[in-house]
Amino acid sequence: VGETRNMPEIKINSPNVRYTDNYIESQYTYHTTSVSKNGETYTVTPSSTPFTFRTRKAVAKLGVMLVGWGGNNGSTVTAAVLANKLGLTWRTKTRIQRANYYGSLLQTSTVCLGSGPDGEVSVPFRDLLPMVHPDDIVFDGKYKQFYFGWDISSLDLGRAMERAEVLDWSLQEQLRPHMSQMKPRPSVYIPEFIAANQSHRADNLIPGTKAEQVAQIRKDICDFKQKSGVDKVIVLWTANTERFCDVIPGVNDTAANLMSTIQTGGEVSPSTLFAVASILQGCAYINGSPQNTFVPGAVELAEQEGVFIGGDDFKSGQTKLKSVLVDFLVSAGIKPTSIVSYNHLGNNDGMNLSAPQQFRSKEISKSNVVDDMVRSNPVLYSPGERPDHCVVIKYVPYVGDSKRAMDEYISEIMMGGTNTIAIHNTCEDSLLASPIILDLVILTELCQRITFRTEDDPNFQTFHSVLSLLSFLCKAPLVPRGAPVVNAFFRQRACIENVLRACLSLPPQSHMQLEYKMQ
Ligand code: NAI
Ligand code: DG6
Repeated sequence: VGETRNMPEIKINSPNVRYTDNYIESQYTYHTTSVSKNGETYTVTPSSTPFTFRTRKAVAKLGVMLVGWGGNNGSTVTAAVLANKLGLTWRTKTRIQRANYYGSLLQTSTVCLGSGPDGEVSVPFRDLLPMVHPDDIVFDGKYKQFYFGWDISSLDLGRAMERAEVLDWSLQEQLRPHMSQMKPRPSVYIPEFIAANQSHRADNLIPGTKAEQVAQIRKDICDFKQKSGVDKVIVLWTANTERFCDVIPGVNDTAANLMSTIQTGGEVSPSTLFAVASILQGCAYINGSPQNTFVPGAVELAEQEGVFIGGDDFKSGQTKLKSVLVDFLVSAGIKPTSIVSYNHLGNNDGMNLSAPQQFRSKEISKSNVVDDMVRSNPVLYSPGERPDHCVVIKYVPYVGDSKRAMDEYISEIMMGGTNTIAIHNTCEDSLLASPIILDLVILTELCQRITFRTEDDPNFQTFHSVLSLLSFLCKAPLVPRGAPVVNAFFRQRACIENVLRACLSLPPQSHMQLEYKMQ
């Protein structure tokens, strides 16, 4: 048992919450406003909608299958879960280190429950509602040759961990006997989608047509489910960044066209083949990379099948900070006018991104992150005005997974003044991405157990198939058609916190603290 595992029970003392054998049921009033503008007058109309939220208490035995399992993220997250599960400690050059889940929103950040006799009481996010613990994600099974995901590279996970050069050697030595028994399943390799410099890895492939490959992936999911005895499987892409797929009418623009193109051959990427296979198996699918896996046909298929999809691109480091910093500047009334984000890294991801088409996918996903914050402030920005925003990524093998990110933010301050902020960040990329992978799958599993209805609905419904609640964890959040994209860090976090609070009939966290502001 890892050091972070101790789970207090939270009981809500309110007539609006009912605990049954199977569910937590809460009555919740959703307050919102609509705004209209007539000339120079804004009319703001508050409204209240009563909701019933129902959360199934039984946490699933969760199986996760990673695409790109043998990569830096895949091997690191596997090693981290195993190390936590086994309660491992190891010697670094400065101290005895213990396995932990630092960087996980759900495991190691906290939410405030309210005031107690000794001040505010905070608990880990994961204690708000019943959730899968990462240590319990099914992972090493009862049989020796355990398959947990796919990779075009056949290296076993022990050697993949060594190739990644992320974890301390003395930890690797403890993990190797376990990890070397894990071998990735063969995967789909279509050379034109990833950089040519990746071809040397591709020795573990599913042969056949696209339709045969989808059929094989579906079989793999069934096989995993059956052999491991899990209740649910979630599939997550943490494989190489692909080039963007051309969205072509008649080819991949509708679910029917996409399915027929898979039969006949045409513009469908490996990641979309995985998404289609997962959706058809009823398994949620999450895209941790920037490419447009979710072409319109894939989104429609998920909607038709009522399966969750989420993405795109883990928001782990430089972009996460950007979504804090620009939020801070714009909401403080300061005007960012130039943002230059440079980084260099030397891992296989960096090598793949050194190819122009794959870099372009990442550039797009990293560039749109300030849009909502800029749009939110018409005092600072006129319509259509945006800061200059430049993203540079360079491949420097020597630094390995230890990415160097340098950012310069120039902003206009009062009376023509200029505020320049320069940031330098060095950090192991995969150690930032791994806890995000765990948060994504655990939050998705929780969402699969939450249903809700308004007074007008006879039936409970689930969240929309496009699971925008995952936005906090993604650089380019996927949202239902027509829904606003939110990139601002604290708004995204508040959304998750307040939805979870609604499931317990708790009001949104307002931070007003009126009780301390009275005479
Ligand atoms: P990596 O290059 O170490 O791992 C990717 C793995 O995917 C490799 O083992 C490769 O053999 C495999 N692969 C490639 N195509 C495949 C396919 N069609 N099917 C199965 N396996 C395939 O990269 P890393 O560092 O693990 O990153 C993975 C992805 O996550 C990249 O797209 C990266 O851009 C993205 N990402 C990483 C973040 C981080 O902080 N580490 C943050 C945001 C996104
Ligand atoms: C270089 O930018 C490689 C990328 O894969 C990033 O490391 C990854 O997307 C994380 O990006 P960020 O901007 O969240 O640090």
